[in-house]
Amino acid sequence: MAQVDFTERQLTLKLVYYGPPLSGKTSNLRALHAAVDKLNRGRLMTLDTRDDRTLFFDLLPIFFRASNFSFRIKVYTVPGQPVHEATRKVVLTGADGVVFVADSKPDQQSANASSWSNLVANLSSLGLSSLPVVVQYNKRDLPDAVPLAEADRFGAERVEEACAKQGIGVVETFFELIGKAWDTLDHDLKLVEKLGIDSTAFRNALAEHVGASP
Ligand SMILES: Nc1nc2c(ncn2[C@@H]2O[C@H](COP(=O)(O)OP(=O)(O)OP(=O)(O)O)[C@@H](O)[C@H]2O)c(=O)[nH]1
Ligand SMILES: [Mg+2]
Repeated sequence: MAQVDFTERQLTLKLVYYGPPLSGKTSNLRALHAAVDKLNRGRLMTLDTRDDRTLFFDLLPIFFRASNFSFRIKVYTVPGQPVHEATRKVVLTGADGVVFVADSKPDQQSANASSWSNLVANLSSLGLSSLPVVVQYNKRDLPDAVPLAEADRFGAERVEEACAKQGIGVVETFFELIGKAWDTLDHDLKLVEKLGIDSTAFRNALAEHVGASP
């Protein structure tokens, strides 16, 4: 659940990119980092082994002001390899929303399914079953990418398509999740009513600072 500091007028949101090994979670974060104005982002923290596998997690802090309020969005990725199960659970704790990055490679469809079951189980054990989740199919550039009509949609009405390596579809996915996370928080915490934060001002301020070409 988001942290609200009433004295400092500060709201911190936590978003998590989840998914099977090598689906492109870190690539999403790198592209998002490139799309945020320099003054509105912190350092992109990544911890990889030499072959680019996330060892612990990645973190991108985004910050901006709107309605006389300070907003901080902490965007995390989990490591996809099964061995890092304990880390995934720690990173997921306190999340306000999840992007599930599925791999479009045909041979990764069962890896997608196991990662999804793992996500559902972890959300349930953390009491987060009603958390907003956005499903993204990454690597749409692959010539043999699985057709979306045949792909598992993991219960999502709408599926985002991306080529994270080329930065395509990354900002759109992020905004889709932010929109859902904001609506859920507003419903739970009555942000508009109690804090006087204007939902449109929040979205406009964020759109102003995220999405600039790298
Ligand atoms: N063709 C293609 N390759 C991609 C795309 N996005 C990422 N990749 C490649 O997929 C590999 C894994 O990308 P990462 O972003 O490190 O994947 P990850 O999900 O963070 O992996 P783990 O941290 O091990 O779970 C890299 O070689 C990327 O270059 C894409 O859109 N298209
Ligand atoms: Mg990674």
